[in-house]
Amino acid sequence: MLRRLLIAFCLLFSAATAANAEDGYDLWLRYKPVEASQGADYKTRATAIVTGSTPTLDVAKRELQRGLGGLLAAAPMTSNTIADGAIVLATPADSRGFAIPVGLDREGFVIRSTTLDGHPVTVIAGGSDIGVLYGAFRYLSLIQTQKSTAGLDIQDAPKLDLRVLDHWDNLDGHVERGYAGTSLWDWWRLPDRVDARYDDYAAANASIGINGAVLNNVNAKADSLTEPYLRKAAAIANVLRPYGIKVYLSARFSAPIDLGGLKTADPEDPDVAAWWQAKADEIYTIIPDFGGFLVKANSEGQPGPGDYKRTHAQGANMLAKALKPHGGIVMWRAFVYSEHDATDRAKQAYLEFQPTDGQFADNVLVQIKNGAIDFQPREPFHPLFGAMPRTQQMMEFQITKEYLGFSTHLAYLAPMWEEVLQADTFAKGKGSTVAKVIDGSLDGHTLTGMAGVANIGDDRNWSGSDFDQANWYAFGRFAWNPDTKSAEIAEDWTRMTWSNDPKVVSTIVPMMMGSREAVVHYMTPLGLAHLMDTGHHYGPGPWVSELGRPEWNPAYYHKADLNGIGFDRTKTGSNALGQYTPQAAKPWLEAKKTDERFLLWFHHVPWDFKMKSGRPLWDELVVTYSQGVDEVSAMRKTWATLEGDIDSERFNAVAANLAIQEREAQWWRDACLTYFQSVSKRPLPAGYTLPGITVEQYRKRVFPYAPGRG
Ligand code: GCW
Repeated sequence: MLRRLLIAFCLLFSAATAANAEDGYDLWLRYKPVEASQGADYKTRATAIVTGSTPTLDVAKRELQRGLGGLLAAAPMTSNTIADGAIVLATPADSRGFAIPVGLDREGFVIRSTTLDGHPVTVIAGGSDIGVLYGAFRYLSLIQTQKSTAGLDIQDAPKLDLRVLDHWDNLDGHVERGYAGTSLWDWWRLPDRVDARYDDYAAANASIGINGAVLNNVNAKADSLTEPYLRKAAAIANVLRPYGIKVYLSARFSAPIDLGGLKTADPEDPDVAAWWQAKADEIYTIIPDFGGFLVKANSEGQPGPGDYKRTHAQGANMLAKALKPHGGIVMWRAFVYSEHDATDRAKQAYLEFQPTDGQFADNVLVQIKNGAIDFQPREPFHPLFGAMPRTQQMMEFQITKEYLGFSTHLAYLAPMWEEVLQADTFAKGKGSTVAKVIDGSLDGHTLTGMAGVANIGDDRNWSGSDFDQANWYAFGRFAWNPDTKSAEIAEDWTRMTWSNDPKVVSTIVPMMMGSREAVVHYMTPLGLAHLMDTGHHYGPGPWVSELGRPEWNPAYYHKADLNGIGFDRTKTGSNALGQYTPQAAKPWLEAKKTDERFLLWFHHVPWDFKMKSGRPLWDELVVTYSQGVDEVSAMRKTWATLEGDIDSERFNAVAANLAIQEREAQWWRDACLTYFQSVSKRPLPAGYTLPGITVEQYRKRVFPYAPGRG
């Protein structure tokens, strides 16, 4: 709503463009006027919108009017008659004489420049009205990125079925690992008060093809499943529905005990199954198109089937059976590890899940994080991908930057996701990429999906920073097509979010593309992982080694001592490498041959291990940490060159964040090197210094109010 008012306001005063205050609320849907010359050209192909009416077509029509109204400074009228230059929205139910390709996916679309009733028109046809909505957003993005809308012949459809945001939002408004304010969901005042912002949330998601939202944290309270809360969720579902977005809930496995008063939540107990069946039936009377459940079971203290010596498959299938008659699905997470298991944490999920391949019901997907530990700045792909050919596996990425500098560090995550999606599992020979595992093509699965842990809160700019919006956007693009290129996404997003000015585009895109690697360099270079301070995960804590659960200590992951550093995951160590196919594991088997970006993930090597640069490892570590800081300084300088080219409010916000990032990158480098030097006892290479702060002094820095705590 507010966005619409704002746009109308901007149109009125369109003389002022770059100088206009912008606060990031409009995301990549800013619809700023295109240059006059180009605008005239687009206008001839957008004279009127011809369409029928369903709630979703109404949204498509409204978005086109709003978008074109902003971009072309004049909104086309809606009409029932086809005339020259009309944009015709067609569905199988109302095709307006356009031959919709046979077999077009329900969510797919065609955008074609053609002739209808003797008039040159642009048809946006969908396999259903939701396909039309996606097509309408695609059409707008062409103008937003200054592509031609002449001679169009585009056909597209999502490659994955479930394209879902997981909100780790608690019922009290706190967002676990959230760095963008508090929850968008105003549980207290719902369902009576439905924030107008939910419409804008839905539009942004639909514009990138997201079609599902899990509303509550995977560390779930059973309360979400009570009737009052189901009614609140239903109010949100009502807003999201026309945008093609379904609502899902995280289900607490012990709910039959917590809510139903049963003595057990054993999935094989008939009373338990009956309780869930009744609950599912109730949910569907309240939310008729409810998507299903997301479950975190037997992980980090959450209840699960393991409490009754049952497998994950038994637990998942019991829930799946209750949802099945209603068309619901279960996303069952594979993020498990146990303090009582001395096995390398990186191995535990595979050990628990792989043997159950083929046992999951056909409306269950096993949701696997991209790496085997936990959303680190760099991890090799999770060995479960491709290792359960008879199980539907979906990807879980973390959009919120728990481990990459919260919302104050600039880190464009798409290159990281692309790295994982394009990694080759060799499960069925060369070319068995993770993307092919999750899009179902490798093993012939029909139900597919990708989840992203949302970075959205009630901050005015939604994501806590302007650049974090890019990660939300990129997630949608990958969920639509996991083979998309991160550089292409960065360019589209930059054009839509910042400007089409060639200087702006050619400055921002390379900055984004290098940003995640910079974070790796100043936080966890050369295959290191999980050096973040405990609990809040803010800042460095490589010295932490005293916590009860071994795998909660950074020292567990780096294993640095006088002799060397790194986690031996070869045969001489945990042999986590043995969980990959031999071809996938091969490049990582020998330290000398291992891609140095993964060296210390797989190998424990001496400090004087000779690196490809010729330097000993210790020196390389110092150089790489320092490089990370230099890269942030360079980003800061690069950003400064854009002053005056973009609106000052967002310019200043980014500049302020980059200053924080530079300071914290320096802290990361200094603290980690100070600690590692206290262990390695080696001198710094010539030309490098440390500030003289002791490990004890670093250790004393505490952050009781760091945001996003678990
Ligand atoms: O990354 C870790 C987080 C926890 C989170 C957990 C998970 C929701 O530190 O806050 O809990 O992963 O993915 O379940």
